[in-house]
Order: sequence, then structure tokens, then C-alpha cells
Amino acid sequence: MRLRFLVRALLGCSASIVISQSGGALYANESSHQGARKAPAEAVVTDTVRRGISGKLRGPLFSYLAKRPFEDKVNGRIGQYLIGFWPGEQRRTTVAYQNPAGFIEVTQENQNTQVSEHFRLRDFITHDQARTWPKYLVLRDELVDKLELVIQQLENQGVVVRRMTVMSGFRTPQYNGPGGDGRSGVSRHMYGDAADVFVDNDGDGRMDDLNGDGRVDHRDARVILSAAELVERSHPELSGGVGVYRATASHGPFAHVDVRGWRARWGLTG
Ligand SMILES: [Ca+2]
Ligand SMILES: [Ca+2]
Ligand SMILES: [Zn+2]
Repeated sequence: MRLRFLVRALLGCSASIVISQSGGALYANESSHQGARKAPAEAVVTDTVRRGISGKLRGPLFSYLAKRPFEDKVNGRIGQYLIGFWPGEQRRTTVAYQNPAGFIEVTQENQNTQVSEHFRLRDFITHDQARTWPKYLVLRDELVDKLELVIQQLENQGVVVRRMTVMSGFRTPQYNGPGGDGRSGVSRHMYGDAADVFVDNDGDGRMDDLNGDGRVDHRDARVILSAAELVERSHPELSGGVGVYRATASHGPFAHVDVRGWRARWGLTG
């Protein structure tokens, strides 16, 4: 265990963060959830850092989780975990599509780490290679902030949100694929700033009836879009894409939310 922490220290990340401020959740190192291990080093994080733009509770997301630099990806993998190649590895891209700087290492032990009031680390991992650990994740804290702000906005409108399910968060390029079939080859999901979400308070795995019209359809996803619209208005720095998706045979309606840096909207017809 000592060695493990030492390795992390060498990778430039502290092993744990303990929030000293009173109230709210405690964001600590991965082992704290099991309560079995004592962190070797403690750092105090200010309330400002912890709360982020949304003012919602947030761990200083990435400072205390083990990270691997982008260069640790060799032949499209880190260890056994297949990641693939970003467009920026094959051709010149604009700044927004440059390769991510690195990856959060997600282990079976740390996957339940709470990254904000409503989200855990595992919510954002790519849904593939179920038995392969660790997995590697790109996740921008602006995305988490925006999602928390959208939840806050929905609640201000009287829409209770106990659970917002992330259907798809980060997608490795390997999983995302080269595009086609309506899926973008330069998807924001590959850059850790996009999530496909729905509100699911009743836990049936599908969107709830957010607008109270007695049906669950794309209009409920539009409620999320409208909330995101207001969030972007008050937080232009979180501008990005918002798309509405109808139910298909394989999934219910959902909304795509990202923080790509410029406004984009789709799926609004009909
Ligand atoms: Ca539901
Ligand atoms: Ca409805
Ligand atoms: Zn999406």
C-alpha cells in the first residue's frame, strides 16, 4: 500500500484530500469509502475550490485522484485497458479537439468516489471492458458543474431531482468509433466534457415525466434543455452543446449536455 501511494506521489498527485470546512459531504481519498485505510497525507481545500462555479458540493475533482499522463497510453492502451486514438493523434486539430492531457485512473475501489453532490466517478466511465481494471477516464470539472447547475435550475422550477442518470459520459475513442450512424467521430464525449442524461427519481432506468403531461417522451428531455439554456445564460463560461433525443427501442428519451465552449443545439424539431 505504501508503495502504491508512493507511486502516486511520483505521478504528481496527492493521495488524499480532506475537506476541513464544516457541513456537507466529505471528499476524501478512495479508501475512505471503505473506511479501512488512513490517508498518509492530508491537504486542506478551501470551500471555494470545493464548491466550483455551481456552488454545489464538489471535490477538487482531479487533484486527489491518481492520474496518468496522456503519454502513458501506448499502442492505444494503458495496461490492459483499450482506449484507442484521438483525432489529434492522426491529424492537426483545432484547440478544442486537441488530445486530453491525461486520464483519471478509476479502480474498483475508487469508482464510487463522489465527484459532486449528485455524481460519482463511475457515472462517467466508458461502458465497455467490464472486467478490465483500472479503467481510464477523461472528465472535466466544468461538465460536473454544469450538470449540478442544471439540477439546481430544475429544482428552482419545481422539478425535483433526486437522481440524474448519466447514460453515457466519457467515451474512449475506441468505444466511440470513427463516427457514422448519427454518431460523431469527434464526439465531445471523447473529451470528457459531455454527458447524456435523464432524470430518473423512480429508478426504472428511464426518464421521468418531468413536464407532468402524463407521458415520458422527448418533451421531458426538452425540460432539461430549457434548464441548461438558463444555466448558460447566467454562466456563459459553461456554454456548449445541448441536444434532445427521442426514445428508441434501446433507450428512453435523454438530453445531451456538454461544455465544448461554444453554443450548439440540436434535436429540437417535432
Ligand atoms: Ca424513471
Ligand atoms: Ca412528459
Ligand atoms: Zn451525447
